[in-house]
Amino acid sequence: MDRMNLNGVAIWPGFLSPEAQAAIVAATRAIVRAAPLFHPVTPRGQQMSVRMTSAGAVGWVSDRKGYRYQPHHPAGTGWPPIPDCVLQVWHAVAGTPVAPDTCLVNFYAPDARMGLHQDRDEACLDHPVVSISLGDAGLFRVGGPARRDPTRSVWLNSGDVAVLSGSSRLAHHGIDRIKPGSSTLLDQPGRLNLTLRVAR
Ligand code: MD3
Ligand code: FE
Repeated sequence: MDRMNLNGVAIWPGFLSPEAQAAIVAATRAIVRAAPLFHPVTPRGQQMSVRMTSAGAVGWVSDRKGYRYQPHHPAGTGWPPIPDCVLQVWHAVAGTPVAPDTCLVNFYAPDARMGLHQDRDEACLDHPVVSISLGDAGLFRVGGPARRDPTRSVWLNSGDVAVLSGSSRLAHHGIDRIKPGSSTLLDQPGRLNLTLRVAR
């Protein structure tokens, strides 16, 4: 299928071949070995259902002190580098010569979700965000810059790539649910999402 547009979000269904998806899963396993997945806690003390980790010079963390990018994992170790096969996806679709300095890895078990939110922890919001979906499908919802703006939903499937730029960069978005059993890519049920960003 050709590029779709959902409230200004560009989505390429099936952008990644099965071989490219397998290579990114293997590279993500190496990231998770170096920087284990953890459940972030919101500033209000709620544990998020999604487990996360990062690669790159900085990584996204959340705890009682707030949301931020920092140069080390909560355990105190540095983040591993962003794998080349993941950087290649950015350079193919981001439309900017600037390289990302962080790759957030989100793992959704079948019962995990992510509430509607904006991404605004990055220092400059002019850069795009590139999102890679792997494993079980996730029901993605996107609205507008105001929380009450109407939303539209689409299933993001394994191998889909989305680019958030321009007016969509401040759109509210979230993942309502996962469809377990919709992919055999991972060796467990669930969904993996990688987002590449310029955070600093
Ligand atoms: C629209 N992740 O990590 S990726 C996140 O599938 C996040 O794990 C979701 O939202 C996931 O912050 C959605 C698609 C996405 C990412 C960033 C966006 C959509 C976006 C930024 C602005 C607008
Ligand atoms: Fe987000």
